[in-house]
Order: sequence, then structure tokens, then C-alpha cells
Amino acid sequence: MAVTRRELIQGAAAGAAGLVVGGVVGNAVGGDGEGGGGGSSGLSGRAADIAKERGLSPDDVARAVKTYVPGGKKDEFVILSSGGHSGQMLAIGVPSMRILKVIGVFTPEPWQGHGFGADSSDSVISAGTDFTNKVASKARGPLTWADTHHPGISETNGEYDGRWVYINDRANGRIAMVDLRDFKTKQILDVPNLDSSHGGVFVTPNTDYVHISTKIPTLVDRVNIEKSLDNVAQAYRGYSTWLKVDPKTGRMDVSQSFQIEIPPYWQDLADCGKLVSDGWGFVNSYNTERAVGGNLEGKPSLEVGASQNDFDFLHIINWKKGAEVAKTKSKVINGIRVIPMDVAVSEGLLYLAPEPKSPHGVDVAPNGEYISVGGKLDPHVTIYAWSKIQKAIDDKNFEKKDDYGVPVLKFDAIVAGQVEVGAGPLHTQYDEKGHGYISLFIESAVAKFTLGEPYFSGDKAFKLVDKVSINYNIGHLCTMEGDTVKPAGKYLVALNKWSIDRFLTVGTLKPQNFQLVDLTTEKMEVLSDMPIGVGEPHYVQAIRADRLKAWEVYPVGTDPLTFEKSPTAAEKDKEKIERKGNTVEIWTTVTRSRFKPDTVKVKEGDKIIWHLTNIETTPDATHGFSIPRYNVNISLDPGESVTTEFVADAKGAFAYYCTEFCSALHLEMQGWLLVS
Ligand code: CUK
Ligand code: CUA
Repeated sequence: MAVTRRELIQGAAAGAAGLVVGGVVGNAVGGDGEGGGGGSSGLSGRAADIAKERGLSPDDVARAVKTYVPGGKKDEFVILSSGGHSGQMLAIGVPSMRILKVIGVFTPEPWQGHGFGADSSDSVISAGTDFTNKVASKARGPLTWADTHHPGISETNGEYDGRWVYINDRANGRIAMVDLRDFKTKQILDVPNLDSSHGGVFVTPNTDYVHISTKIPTLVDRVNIEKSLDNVAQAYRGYSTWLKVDPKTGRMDVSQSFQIEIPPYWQDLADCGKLVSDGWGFVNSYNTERAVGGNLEGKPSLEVGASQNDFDFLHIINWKKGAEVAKTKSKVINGIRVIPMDVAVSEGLLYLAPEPKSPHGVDVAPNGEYISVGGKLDPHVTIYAWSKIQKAIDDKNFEKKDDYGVPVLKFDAIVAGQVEVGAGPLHTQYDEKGHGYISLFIESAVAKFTLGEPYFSGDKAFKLVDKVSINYNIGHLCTMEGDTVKPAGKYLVALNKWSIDRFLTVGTLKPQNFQLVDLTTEKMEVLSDMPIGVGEPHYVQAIRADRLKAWEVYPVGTDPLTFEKSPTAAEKDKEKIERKGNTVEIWTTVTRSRFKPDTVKVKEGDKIIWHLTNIETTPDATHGFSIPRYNVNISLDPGESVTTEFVADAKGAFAYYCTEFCSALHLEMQGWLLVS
């Protein structure tokens, strides 16, 4: 019996159609084939009995003990994870791999009242789409979706300082900033001239700037759009963007920022130099062929056209000098200062280095000297030496200029070593002892290799030393504080795209899989799996938990956008309702277990300005404020003050209520909005 999609959506025919759900081949739960039981686990008494009963091997028990964090005890590290195309971020404890929070960023997040009427989040989300300088569909309104890839934690002297974290939107060329005092999003910046983004967010060692660059180059010839793909070399451009960070608020200030125009290659990942290479940035590219596809017209598909060259280009950018050059030799395009490519070349801001076949990751080692690049279609990791790059620049040791006149450094003059690591190398992270760890996408493995001086010398340098299989298809990986000047080692998290058979089946869309890998043993070992069921995380950064200084409560009346007392905060015993013409302004205090006032009467068509302050000082004493049918849903953390504005355009009795089970009388925590 055929069922139309509409019937299914309306639910009318589902029963009659006899829809079959399931019929799936079940997963065997537990037991990873290592057999064994409690008897051989070296445990005794109760623990041995439990291990035996659950079929856990001695290794299982050891892994469990390494990662178990008892209730009330805290994790040693926190990873701040991209939420992929969920548009959010995640905070996860390590080694327990427990999710501590889903942070609402680009996408409304009901639990946090992010984007459902609170001015403090609505204003951030709506300012995140620039309708003036960038293209956006007015009919579809502000963007409420993002493809988040790379979180970047603020740094002081090259170490994470726990103040802010930034994350890019690969899809729409945007950056968000989350303040780690309250783990809330304070700014979404629609970066001028970026139709998409990838090389970000990477933070300079003292958070002077955050970097982001184009992924797919931006159309600049807006006259001949229809013909633009026949003329990509001229009609499109890339931009390396250096956004100035306000040292007090962490917000990015476009007026103090600048871009460097770069060729229309497909720029990919980036990283900022540190220590010896501080002041410089590195941006990968692929598709230097500038292929555009056209497979319906009989031309090669894009991926074929983009994989012809044996070498693509690493962009080497002097941002410190760029900041000076931008003051005098830039032009403002769409609200930001842009240094034209020819100026960037003549001023010595931009160089290229050949990098093997379709590279993906570029990662600067803790000492700033080594720069590792994984070529997706090359089995090697290529390690450049900053000192050699500098010398080649000084000696003008160029092998040629590219089509845009940018000098290309001689490959042999700048490479310190290459290590054959395996199939599909992507991203590298480091430990404190001079090892690199690189993800192998095709091989589903992590390879560990050695760097050169001062860590390793002679035939010990640039060697593959260990490998561990992961499950499956690893993208990024992250060692603890592994991209700072002082890595903490200890653990590595593998960010795997596929989980296949690792978890119970919960439908056809499967979760991604994070795997925790032990770095304290001679051989790397996978300790645990963690399903990520909210989007495809790309990158994470891991910060020592003791560097985070998150607030327990806000001082009463705080506006979360400013961290200052809100001038419109409602105060205890000064609650009131004021009418001026068609505008009704309400000051409401919120505490266990009441809203005051609990009755508000307005007329249809009135404009409502409603200030709400949670006057609690007890940690965790959060209240909600939701107005049914008006799509208002606000979270008021202890001390928080927010305002919501709307037009009372629907008549009726609306029983507003608290959405958090806050007290024994939570169910009574309700009020009336009468619109007559
Ligand atoms: S990317 Cu996704 S696995 Cu955007 Cu850093 Cu490499
Ligand atoms: Cu306040 Cu429930």
C-alpha cells in the first residue's frame, strides 16, 4: 500500500501502512574478542566477580580504571570541540569523555535559551549575518546554521589562557567568540569577503589576532557571474584574514583588522607561527589547478581536475609586517582593509612553498621551528624547518613565481625531513618530547614520528616509531594542549568520521566516534570510545581544567553580554508594570518559586518590553521563562538579567512558566499573560 509523504508527515497513514521499523542486524554488545574473564584479570573479590560476569578482559579492566572518574571527582582536561554542522560547540571532560555541555553558538539552543527571545543571544545571532557587505538571502533571514570546524582557545605567551574560544563557520565565512567565564556566545562576526572559510580559527600566541581564510575562493567579478567559472583565475580571489582582538572583551574588531589578497587556490588549513616563527602564518592550499568541474558537460569532475598537480602551495605570510603595511597600502573593500596581492609580494608579506599532492593539515610544532604538512594523496608527512624557510627567503632561493607573481621557495631548500607514515595523512599534533602524531584517514590509524634537533638527532630523527589502529576514518586528532608551546602529552583524542559497528544501532545516521588514546605507555593504546551524536566535529582543542576560571553565578542583575550590572535589571521589591501608549514595560524578579509579577494584562497589539532578573545567588539555581505559543524560551542562570521584546499579536491567556525543575514548588512557578 503506497503512502504519500504528506500522509506520513501527518501521521494519518502510518498505522495502516504497516510501516516496519527495525529489522536491523543487532550489534553484539560488549566483548571485544579478547576473551578472558575475571579470573585472569589479576583482580580479586568483588571486582573479579564483576569483571568475570561482564566478560571483561584484564585489558578491559585496565582501560576502565585508567578512564573512570568517580562522581564528584573532576576531569583533568576539557576538550572544546567543534559541533560540526550542528552549529554548536561541545565541552567534554578527559579522560572520562563525558559531555559537560553543548554550547549554543551559531544555532539556537533551547536548553540555554539561546536564540528564543533573550536579547543577549538574539542580538548576537542576528548580528551574525551581514546583509550590507555580504550576500545573503533576505527572504530567508539571518543565518541560523553553521558548519563549525576549528575551535581556537585564546593564548598568552603561546599557552592557553582559558579566557575565550573562537570557532569558524566553514559554510558561510563567519567566526563566533565564546567567553569562557560563562561559556556563552558573545559575538558572531560575518567576515567580509569570505564566502566560505577554513583556515581558522587560529590564534596568534598573545591573541593579538585570530586568523581565518577562504576555503573556496570568493567571487570578485560580480558583473560576469555566469561566465565566472570559465575565468576562475581572474574572477575569484582568496583572502587571509587577520582579525584584531580587543584585549579586554575578546571581541573581534573589523576596523582594526586586515586581509591579504591571495590567489584563488582552494585554501585549506592554517596555523600561526610561535616562538621562532612568531609573526608568521601558514596556510595550505589544494586545487592549485583551479579546476571547477562541469561533469554534466563532459568535463572532468572537480575532484579529478583538482588532483593533477604533484605539488600544491603552502602560503607563508608575514602578518606582523602585514599589520604595518595595512596602515598605508591597503584599500577598504566591504568594510575591511585589504592588502592587494601585488603589494603583498613587493612588501615581502607573501611566499609560497611547494607541498606534496593535495595537502590537508599544516601544524606548527611547539618550538615553532617545525611545520608538518600531510598530503592526502602522498604517504609522507613533510616537515619544513622555519630556519630554512627564513634563509631561503633571505637568499631569494626561489624556484619560480606562480601565475600571480608570488615567489615559490625551493622545496629541497626548506624541507627538514619526510617520514613515510601511511595512507592518507591529514593532521599533526605534538607532545612535549618531540614527537608528532599524525592522523591517517585512509588507513584508519594514528602514526607517531620523531622530529629533528633539538629533540632527536642522527638516525633517530624523522622516524616512524609507533602506530595504532582506530575505528574508523580519522580526521583531526588532538593531544592535550598539543598545539601550544607547552604540550601536556598524556592523552590523544582521535576524531573519527565513521563508527560503523562500534555502538548500538540507532538508525541510519550513525554517530561519529571519539577515541581516547593513551600516550603514557610505550605503545599507543585506545582506551575508550565516545559516540558524538550531534554533528560532525572536525577539530578540538584540549585545555588543562585548572586553566578554566568559569563563574559559578553572576552577581545579581548581570547582563551576560557585558558582564556588568544591567541598567534595566529588575530588583527585589521594585517589580513593576508600566504602560506608555502602546508600550508595556515589565520588571520581573525570578526566584524559587515565583515570578513577581505573576499576572500581566495587556491589549492585543501592545509592544511588550519584559525585563527578567534571576535574583538567586545559589549555584545551579537556574530558572526558565517560557511563554507558550509565542516562541519565547529563556534561561535565567543565577544572577542573570535579560530582556525580551515582542508584540502581543495573539489574543488569549498564556500561562508562562519556569522550565527548570528548580524546587519542590517548581510546578507552581507560573504566571499569566492575558492578551485581550
Ligand atoms: S578539517 Cu575536517 S577533518 Cu575542516 Cu580541519 Cu580536516
Ligand atoms: Cu523555577 Cu522551576
